[in-house]
Amino acid sequence: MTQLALFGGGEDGPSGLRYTDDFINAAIEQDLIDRIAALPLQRFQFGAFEGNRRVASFGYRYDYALQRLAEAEPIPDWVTPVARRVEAWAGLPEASVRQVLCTEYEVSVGIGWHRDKPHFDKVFGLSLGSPCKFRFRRRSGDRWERHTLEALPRSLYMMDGEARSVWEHSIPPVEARRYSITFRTMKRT
Ligand SMILES: O=C(O)CCC(=O)C(=O)O
Repeated sequence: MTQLALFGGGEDGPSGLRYTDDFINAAIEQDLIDRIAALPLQRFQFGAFEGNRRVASFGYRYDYALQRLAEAEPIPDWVTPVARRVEAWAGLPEASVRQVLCTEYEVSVGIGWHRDKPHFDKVFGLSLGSPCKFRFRRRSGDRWERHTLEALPRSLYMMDGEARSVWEHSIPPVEARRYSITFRTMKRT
């Protein structure tokens, strides 16, 4: 099992990025894929624009038109055991994960450069079905400093610290259908 914790930043990649292979086994992975594929997934809406990835939000969703969080359907029972496992892996209290996003990336679909909304604190991503290049960049004077994480199916990454708040991330178009489950904790207000 590959475990990676990048605390130093710089050449080694973003500080606050943590990654592990084989977070779940193949049987659980297939069950999660089947569950996500059966959801009423909708193309990602941001204001007047639509992304090609298809998503379902639980707990909260970000309303781009109103620029605020809105309540969403409760986190489904089939996700809860995985959320508990994520919390245990990160050393967080139970029920810290309050937002879950299920995403489907068809072949040739990716996600552009962004940082997650500031309402959320730690962000975790479980990769399902196929690998992706999970890219990071941050400004360094007049150039971009870059880092790429090869996120394998069944792996989990965590973005905290600078990986979360300073670096942007993106995924180039995937070569095979990929699903992901994003788990987010909330910023304390
Ligand atoms: O699919 C993933 O692992 C990343 C998803 C993501 O960055 C997002 O929805 O903001």
